[in-house]
Amino acid sequence: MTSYKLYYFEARGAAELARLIFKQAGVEFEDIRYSRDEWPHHKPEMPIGAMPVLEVGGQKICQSMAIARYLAKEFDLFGTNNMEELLIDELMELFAEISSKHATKIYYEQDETKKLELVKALQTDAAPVYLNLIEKRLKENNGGSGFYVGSKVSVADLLLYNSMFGFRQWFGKFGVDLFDGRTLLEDHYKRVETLPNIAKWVKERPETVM
Ligand SMILES: N[C@@H](CCC(=O)N[C@@H](CS)C(=O)NCC(=O)O)C(=O)O
Repeated sequence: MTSYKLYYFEARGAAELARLIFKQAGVEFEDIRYSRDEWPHHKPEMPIGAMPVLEVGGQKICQSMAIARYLAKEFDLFGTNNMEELLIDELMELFAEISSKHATKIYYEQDETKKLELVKALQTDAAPVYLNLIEKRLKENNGGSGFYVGSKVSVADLLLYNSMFGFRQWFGKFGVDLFDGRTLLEDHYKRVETLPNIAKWVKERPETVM
């Protein structure tokens, strides 16, 4: 049987999507979490000195989205045809873009006033553009009453759920909810949250700020 090790910090962060995939699939993995103090010692052991890293078949692989795609394909959570896979890829790239263009800037901004301005700007300008499209996609599949693509859960659903959870926790501190009033996304969130394996994991996983 293949054995998996997932290396990351004591956080959900960029590793949580992989964890959710393992949990939804019911596949065992070693959830290795390094503290900030331990990290400098382990950094040289990682392919590019960053995490998350997945160790599979004795090989260490980096890049969170590549890891998520690989695991989703291994565990039948990556759609059932090329068009579904395209829509999943589109969603993954949308969130990668939100992260690289917006979230990273907000994260590294040290000035709290400027940080709040960036969060508000994201809320009013950029987020609606992304979220309008995501809601449209959801609606195009069975009126938005089911999963993101096709008729069964995929990595897209886990990504959407995980992103809503993370942004709500993070921006809640600023009184900002990017998803306010988006009932389709809200209902979808509840559907994923109540998947038995996901509900169990969310209840038992370590509580972290990110
Ligand atoms: N594009 C990479 C980003 C990897 C990355 O920057 N990881 C951060 C944590 S989210 C890290 O390891 N930082 C510590 C360091 O670079 O020393 C991915 O998605 O996996």
